[in-house]
Amino acid sequence: MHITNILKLGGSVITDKKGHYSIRYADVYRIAQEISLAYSMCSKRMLIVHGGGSFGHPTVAEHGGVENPMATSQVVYFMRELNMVIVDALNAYGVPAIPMDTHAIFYRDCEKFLQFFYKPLEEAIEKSIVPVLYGDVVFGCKGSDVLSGDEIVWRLSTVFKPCRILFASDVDGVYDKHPSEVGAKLLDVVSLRNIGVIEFGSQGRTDVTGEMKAKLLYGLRYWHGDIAEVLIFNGLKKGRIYNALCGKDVHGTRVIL
Ligand code: IP8
Repeated sequence: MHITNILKLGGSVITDKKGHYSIRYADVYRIAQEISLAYSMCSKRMLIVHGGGSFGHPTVAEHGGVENPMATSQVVYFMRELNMVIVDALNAYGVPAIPMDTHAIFYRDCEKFLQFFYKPLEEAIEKSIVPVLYGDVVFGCKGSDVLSGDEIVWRLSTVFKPCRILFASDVDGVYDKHPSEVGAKLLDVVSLRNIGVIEFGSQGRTDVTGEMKAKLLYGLRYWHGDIAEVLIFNGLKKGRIYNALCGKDVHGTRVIL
């Protein structure tokens, strides 16, 4: 199935990672407005995935993982709360978005392959509904684990073949070294085959599912011939999410194989 966009809203774009359970409401509403404009102008067939931010990561860290049943329950609880805020904001601006509980449709099999039941997503997209998935707990043959929104995005792309995979981050893209270091340069293009030579440092953040490098490593694992365009850009800068969704020029890093 072909769709226009898969958009990942990084946890640091929609929440304030310095606080616990703290939402960047002004950004969430601005982003919902941009997505709404893109929905009406150019992108009816899309999937949205968001990260855990200050809802998912501190909860996982507090419990030391998600193996414990109560940890699973708490992580799912807080991620659904965050998901509802995002879906509500989209609905408020007229986007027919629906929550799509990731833990209920994804499963990690015994070979560690990420299986998922994609029919409901397909049906929703056919109806121009926008499913909103999120980084979550994933049940699996070898126990429960945290599933990053980044892995969800790349895995979805193997089935939904989007024109664009878009990662809205809180930095402009991938830098040749830690962005806070003097002389750090934004890379216009990054080749997944060369990620070994980039000094990632922490690229600004730490969280339980990894950072910029992990995002790219998933790309290497899931890359397939139908991937047309992958862009990492700053979702905190006004207008960039709309421009990216509509295929306009956006300052950021293009990812190629
Ligand atoms: O922020 C992680 O998703 P990510 C989700 O996309 C949880 O890596 C539950 C921490």
